[in-house]
Amino acid sequence: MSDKPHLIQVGNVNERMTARLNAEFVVHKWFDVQDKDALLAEVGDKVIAISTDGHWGVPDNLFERLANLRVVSSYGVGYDGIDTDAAVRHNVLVAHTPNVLNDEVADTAIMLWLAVSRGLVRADTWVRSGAWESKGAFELTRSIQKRTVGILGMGRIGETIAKRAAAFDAKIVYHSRTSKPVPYDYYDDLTAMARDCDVLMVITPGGAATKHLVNAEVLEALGPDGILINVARGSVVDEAALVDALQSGKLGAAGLDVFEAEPKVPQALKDMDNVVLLPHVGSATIETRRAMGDLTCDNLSQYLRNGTVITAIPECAHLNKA
Ligand code: NAP
Ligand code: 8YV
Repeated sequence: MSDKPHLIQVGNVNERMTARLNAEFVVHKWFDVQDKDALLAEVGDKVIAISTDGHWGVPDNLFERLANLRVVSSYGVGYDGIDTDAAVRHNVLVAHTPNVLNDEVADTAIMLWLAVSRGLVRADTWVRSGAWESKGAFELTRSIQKRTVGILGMGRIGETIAKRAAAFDAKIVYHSRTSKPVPYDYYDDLTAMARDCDVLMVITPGGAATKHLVNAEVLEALGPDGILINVARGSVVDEAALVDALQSGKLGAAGLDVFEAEPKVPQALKDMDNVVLLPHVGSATIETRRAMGDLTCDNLSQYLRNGTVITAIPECAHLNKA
């Protein structure tokens, strides 16, 4: 019988993570377990850790059902899928993977902005469909030079997006609940900022506090030539209002990596050619996912060594003590 501590693995992990988790823990793949009650009755009191991701969080009341759970390590920076009140109530330290994905997600935001403004997907279709030969030159598109770019959420990724947008001679402005020590104009009112913007980049956390922050009023303020880019969470944008604004021409165009009920995407969005849609791939490169996986495992390894993690979520900072 192994004397290693037990870990419940929620969701899939890459091979590199599998090797590391198996070296340090007895791993139970939660979604492969047929009789979950039987597993918990047999080894539940030995489980001290969960590895998960931003999508699955901590499911099935596991905070309540695992008496000796001490640490949750999540693969991703957003943790809106994890009940942080329950974690704190049960003295469980939660770790996530900030910073290692800033560049990738910022690149994705800029890629969407370019793709939307320059009609990348439609232009590609123009070539492949033979329209270039049969109908001639593709339509003129809109430049991304010298635009006013509003960033909703001037955090780690928001600041990284701002640096990239500056390379296109953008005027950068931002909104968050508090102003930050950055060289950009702060708006305490999101609608007022949207009114002054050509592009609104959404990069706040998800969850109740930001639900439908981007509503019909904000979209209308952005206007018929305005572009919405969402690489945050689908919940931050009122999707029904977005569809309505795009259909009615109150909003110009959108680039979306995230959706309210992903992987389900409203047919109305799929039918529009003024939107570019991505399947939540903001951080999804081999290099960045490897870095995220390494940090997910490093957090667990450090916990085994001294009872702390490298990157605790702020809500659990008080638990991150040796
Ligand atoms: P961060 O450093 O914590 O920044 C979050 C920013 O949002 C802060 O400026 C914060 O400022 C602001 N904010 C929070 N609540 C707000 C509210 N109610 N109203 C207005 N602003 C608010 O987080 P990050 O590392 O940049 O990551 C941001 C989010 O991006 C993640 O939580 C995740 O959901 C998303 N994400 C998506 C992908 C993807 O694949 N598409 C990948 C990575 C991350 P204040 O606290 O002052 O308001
Ligand atoms: C990941 C993300 O796709 O980090 C986040 O918050 O949304 C993405 O990087 C996701 O967490 C993987 O589960």
